[in-house]
Amino acid sequence: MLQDDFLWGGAIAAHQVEGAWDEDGKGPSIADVMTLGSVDKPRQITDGVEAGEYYPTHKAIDFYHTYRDDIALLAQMGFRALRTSIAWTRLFPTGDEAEPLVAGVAYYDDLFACMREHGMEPVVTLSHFEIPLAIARSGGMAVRENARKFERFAEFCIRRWHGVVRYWLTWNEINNQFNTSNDLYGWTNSAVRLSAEADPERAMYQAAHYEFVSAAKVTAIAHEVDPDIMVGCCVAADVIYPLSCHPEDVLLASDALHSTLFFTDVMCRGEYPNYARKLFERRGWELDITAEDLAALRAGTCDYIGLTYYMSNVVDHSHQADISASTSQSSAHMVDNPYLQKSAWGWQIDPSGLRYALKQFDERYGLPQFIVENGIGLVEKPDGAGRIQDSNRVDYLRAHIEAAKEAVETDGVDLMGFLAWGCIDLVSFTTGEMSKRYGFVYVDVDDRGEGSGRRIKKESFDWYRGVIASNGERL
Ligand code: P53
Repeated sequence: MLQDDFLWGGAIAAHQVEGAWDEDGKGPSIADVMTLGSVDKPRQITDGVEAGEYYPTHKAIDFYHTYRDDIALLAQMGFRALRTSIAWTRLFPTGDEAEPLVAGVAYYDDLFACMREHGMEPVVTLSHFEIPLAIARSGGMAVRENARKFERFAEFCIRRWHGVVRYWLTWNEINNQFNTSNDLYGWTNSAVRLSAEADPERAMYQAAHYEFVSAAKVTAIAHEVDPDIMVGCCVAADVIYPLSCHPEDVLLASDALHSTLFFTDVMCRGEYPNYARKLFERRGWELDITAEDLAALRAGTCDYIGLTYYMSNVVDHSHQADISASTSQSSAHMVDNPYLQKSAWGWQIDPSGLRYALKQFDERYGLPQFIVENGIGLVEKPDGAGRIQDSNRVDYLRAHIEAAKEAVETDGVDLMGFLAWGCIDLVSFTTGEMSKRYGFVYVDVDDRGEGSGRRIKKESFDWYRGVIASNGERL
């Protein structure tokens, strides 16, 4: 049985839904200069907003104007929580103004009030791939002063929405940037083009360090404001298996898991693990990590682990591939799992992997956990009768919720809630497509932003309502 106050709901992110990218004084963010891609065509990052390029976030699903209706619709499923992010540049257009924009503050005031009117707990990410472009231009999070700007922004948010927002997440999927093989992840996590760095890996660790420190400081500030506020870290918990029992595969998988565990180790324990210290030594890196930073890390460990989960991966020590165009693989040793099916975007479907991830975190840290994203991207369009029959989505979510329940009931995992990613169709992060759909609600907008914008409930809508009403018993 799941706890009575289990936080059922969905998750979205500002840049993937709001649109209105330059309205009411909003400044450009790093997401606003990412073009449309596809499964085999990576999104490009342009130097600024260039004429003739198409940028999917500029319109997205126009949530900035439709949020009241959209939230009322999602409320019909009985959502107890809705996760979204605050677009930093809607408040502070270059990330460093002394005062926030009145219109931006009013928008989030009303957005959170609207959630509360519908009985939803807002779960708010402070940075979901939305760093101000101006900050990218001054070195992104590889520059200490820029991380300080994030702290000031975050402190403003936590104070402003005190009493309204109890659950916060600092950096969305902070561990994606561990994949330094292409520019997408360093850009979206840290506003740094890693390929332009002399040593991309070093730059990644330095940026991650400043982010760790800023997250810890923000967590400590939140607790000063109100000890009841809960601030989580957020990691993509894509688990990694060895292809075989060959000892080299097993060791490789154990090392490859550092792509997640390095980040949770620092944020949950408040100190650098031995393997990281050794790595820095071996590479001869003198990272800017001060004694004061280390004290801040210890004083601001996260209250819970916010994990996103989509897939598992497999590594084979004898395999070496070019992954620079892959949106699903983060290591050159990754190969297909012969036992699993993949989504149309190559993401391997593995409900047991979710239980594995939850167990692993619980055994390692013993902290509460919150599944803040899970779901499957599908190609969909209404049938002749105008219905969207998404039984594949129901199958995917059912199996993952079952695995999560097993982790609670058998393994004793302390699970706070389950949020379905993209509960209303939105712009895909990795490809920028609208046609990679995740929602219980269909949005009539195509990859080029054309369409009526009409919202249609899919078949999964009623199913999920039943799941929530029965607290996960009726699957
Ligand atoms: P899309 C993998 C790689 C990159 C981002 O992704 C990811 C993941 C999943 O672990 O993260 C999240 O839209 C992200 C969301 C994103 C969602 O996965 O490419 O937090 O912003 O939309 C799904 O299918």
